[in-house]
Amino acid sequence: KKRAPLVVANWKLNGGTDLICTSVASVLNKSFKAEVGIAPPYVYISDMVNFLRNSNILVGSQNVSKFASGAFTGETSAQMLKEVGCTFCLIGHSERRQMFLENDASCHTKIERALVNGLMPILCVGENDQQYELGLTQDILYRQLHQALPNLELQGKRLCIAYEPVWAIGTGKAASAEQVQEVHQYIYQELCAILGEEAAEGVQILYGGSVKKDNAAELLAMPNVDGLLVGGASLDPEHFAQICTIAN
Ligand code: G2H
Repeated sequence: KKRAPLVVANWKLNGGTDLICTSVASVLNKSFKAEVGIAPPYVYISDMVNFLRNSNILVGSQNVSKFASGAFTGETSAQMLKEVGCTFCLIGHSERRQMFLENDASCHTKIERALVNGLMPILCVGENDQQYELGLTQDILYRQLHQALPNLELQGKRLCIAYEPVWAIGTGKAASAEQVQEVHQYIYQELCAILGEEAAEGVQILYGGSVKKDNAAELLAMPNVDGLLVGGASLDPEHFAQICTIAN
């Protein structure tokens, strides 16, 4: 593996000032070999950036607008996120696809916006329970990757993919390390087809879905698992810090 693993906390619609303080305290006094990022709700980003300004912990957002500016009530642009200190943004998380009409086309636009504004996009992909049961994992990933990633200007930019099987999200039922490896290898193969081998080499592929300190090591031991996206377990600051320590 060429880079240190990337471990990202996705707080979803959770947390507040208290969690910011305890999380910051538990990551600040440790040094991790892994690259660590935290994506709190938008309103806490500035505080988080401020608390972490003397550390190398990254702060990011859970979403970004597909629009640059204008009459789009409730939206937050990539430029704004960059301005307040974000370095990455999640795009196309399954919860946004399921509940907020996110689709492959909007993901593509958001990735472009993020890249142009100097944010590293983390595109989330993955099949749902039914698709998994029907053996459609590769078909779904093929569609999600081939529609969201063509024609990107990646020269000198960073891009990540997070594979999150929907049946493993927040269920406590994580995919096995071998299952994850097989899917990540397929994702890498398709990244080569879409972006070319050289660009694909630089894309880190994270796994998300019921990651805990108990399964982090075996997942990261897989050759194509370059990092982790952690939801529920990241809301317990000590637990999250332990996962970051395991990832080295
Ligand atoms: C998947 C993951 C983080 P959890 O959504 O993005 O959440 O770890 O709670 O399954």
